[in-house]
Amino acid sequence: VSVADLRGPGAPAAGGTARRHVLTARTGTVTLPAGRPIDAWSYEGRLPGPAITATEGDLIEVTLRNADIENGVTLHWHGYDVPCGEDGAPGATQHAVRPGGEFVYRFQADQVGTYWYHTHQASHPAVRKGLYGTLVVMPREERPEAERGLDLTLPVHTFDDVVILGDQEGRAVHDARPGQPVRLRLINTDSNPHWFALVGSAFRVVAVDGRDLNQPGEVREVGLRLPAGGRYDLVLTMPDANVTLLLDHDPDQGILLRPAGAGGGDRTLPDTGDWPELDLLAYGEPAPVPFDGDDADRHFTIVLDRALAMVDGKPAYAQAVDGRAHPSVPDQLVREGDVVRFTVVNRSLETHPWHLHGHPVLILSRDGRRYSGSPLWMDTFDVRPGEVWEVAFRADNPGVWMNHCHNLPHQEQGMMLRLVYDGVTTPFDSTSHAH
Ligand SMILES: [Cu+2]
Repeated sequence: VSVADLRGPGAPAAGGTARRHVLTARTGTVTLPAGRPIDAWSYEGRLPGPAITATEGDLIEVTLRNADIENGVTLHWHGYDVPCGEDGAPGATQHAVRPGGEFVYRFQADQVGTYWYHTHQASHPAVRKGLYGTLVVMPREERPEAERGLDLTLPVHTFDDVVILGDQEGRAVHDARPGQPVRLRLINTDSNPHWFALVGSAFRVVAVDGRDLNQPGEVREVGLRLPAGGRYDLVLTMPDANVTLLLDHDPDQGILLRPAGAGGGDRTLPDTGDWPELDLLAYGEPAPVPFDGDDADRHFTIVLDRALAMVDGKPAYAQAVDGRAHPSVPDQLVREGDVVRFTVVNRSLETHPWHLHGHPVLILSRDGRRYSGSPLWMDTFDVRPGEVWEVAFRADNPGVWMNHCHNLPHQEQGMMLRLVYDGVTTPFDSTSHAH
């Protein structure tokens, strides 16, 4: 089977609708709502790109066009387990779309939750310059608007000297009725972790990387460290006083939720830098999982470190996997149906947000300590210096999949390899993954 033939369906599921978009990638100045100009690469001249939303069972069809991004562009659906030919990985699942070219992506919206999209071609610096947007899929069962409450999708992104949350720099203000449910969908589109803290209300982390947690408990005065590429969905009930979401402990960044009708005098914000970090490996309640990660069919150890290795045909002090740099890291070979286990060892002094395409992984343990909370499925997990993570997944989505560090400069410097299913081939030359 060729990945070129592993494509999405042409029609939505029964009762669903087709959601069609055209995204044209281009260079050019984009002006933020408060008036600041950004020298950007963007989809449709917007930062972030157009929000893609759907209801479970819909068909998402996106026509990507490239106006003038010289190195080419793609669309990768981060965390969405699309058929491999829709994954947008140049050199593995397609050729990058060159200026004047086009590629049509189609997939069914069968995962509910918070995701995002970005180019995967020369993704450093192309994502940093603005080629990203959000993808949110709602459950099919319709709830009345009042019951849904306020639902905000908040990607954080850093341009050279400006940080935006949603589409604004600084601190945005939103009104909410006391008693109204509020959902905050936090998305880290940068290459380094961000900290979030919520002041003025208890809350629950109801989903991580788009997947619901089992019985997440109410917490307050905890710090949330969101890995590069990762997503947390927070839910709270609006109190009758201000609630502030702080970004990176900075009182001038984040959002202010104001009780509707109230004047909303600003309270003095505490120093949230001292708050303990919420440990997701011990959060929520255990539940059965669909396979035994200790009884895996394949087991790969992935050692991350700096090393002298060839990058783009030149010797470099690379970001290496097992002492080698992409494309010289050997492929990981699996069979459909395998339970696959990764041991990810970080021997370096930097954090590596590990991201496997096409499959969420179940976290088994970190530094030998097994998870004790809700089953935790992630598509991007931060392996900090010195840490060892054990994760597992079911190989149930045939293809040729990129498996890499989502600190995009690290990826560019070699920290990437491929997971290849037995019997699947790619006609797309990996040397086309040009920088
Ligand atoms: Cu890294």
